[in-house]
Amino acid sequence: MEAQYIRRHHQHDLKENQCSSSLVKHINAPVDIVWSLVRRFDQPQKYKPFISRCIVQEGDLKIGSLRHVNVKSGLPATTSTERLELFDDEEHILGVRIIGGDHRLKNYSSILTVHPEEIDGKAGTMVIESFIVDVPDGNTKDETCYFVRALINCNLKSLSDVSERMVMAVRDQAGVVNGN
Ligand code: A8S
Repeated sequence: MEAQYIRRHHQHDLKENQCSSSLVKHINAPVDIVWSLVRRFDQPQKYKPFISRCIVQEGDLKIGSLRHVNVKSGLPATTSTERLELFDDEEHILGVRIIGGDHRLKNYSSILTVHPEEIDGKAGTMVIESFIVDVPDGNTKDETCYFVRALINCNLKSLSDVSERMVMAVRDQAGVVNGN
């Protein structure tokens, strides 16, 4: 399934000075909960641990919407300007392109897809995120890939933690914890 989804949704047109990779994360939460976080292009800080602030000018989310993101200190970056490229609420696809900002990731583009799957007999989710980016002057492809993969890994780990916490909150409210 994973390979099929990647073939279908995660194709990037790789040029000589670019690197590209994909990451997969399995989350113990239903697809609706995970997608409810991912789809908020205007609120990436809800799960992305390195983002301190995000501003979107226009109200509704549509292809072409821009967000201005501030990054927490300690990273080789302060701001990023990002454009919504793909948004499919039915198929659960989000595509984002970085078009500016104070950082080293030029021509960065990412696709994130969210798929239902069964984990230990329960409703779970498989998240696939892929990216393509220019290799900056003075860096190798491997270094660039390693850096970006580390950041995405943190984002996906946090997406998993926040989603699983949301599931527990819903369960507690429903009284499932007490066996009701
Ligand atoms: C994302 C993915 C990435 C974000 C990177 C890779 C970034 O926000 C951070 C550090 C940088 O050096 C570049 O989906 C940039 O958020 C945390 C500012 C773009």
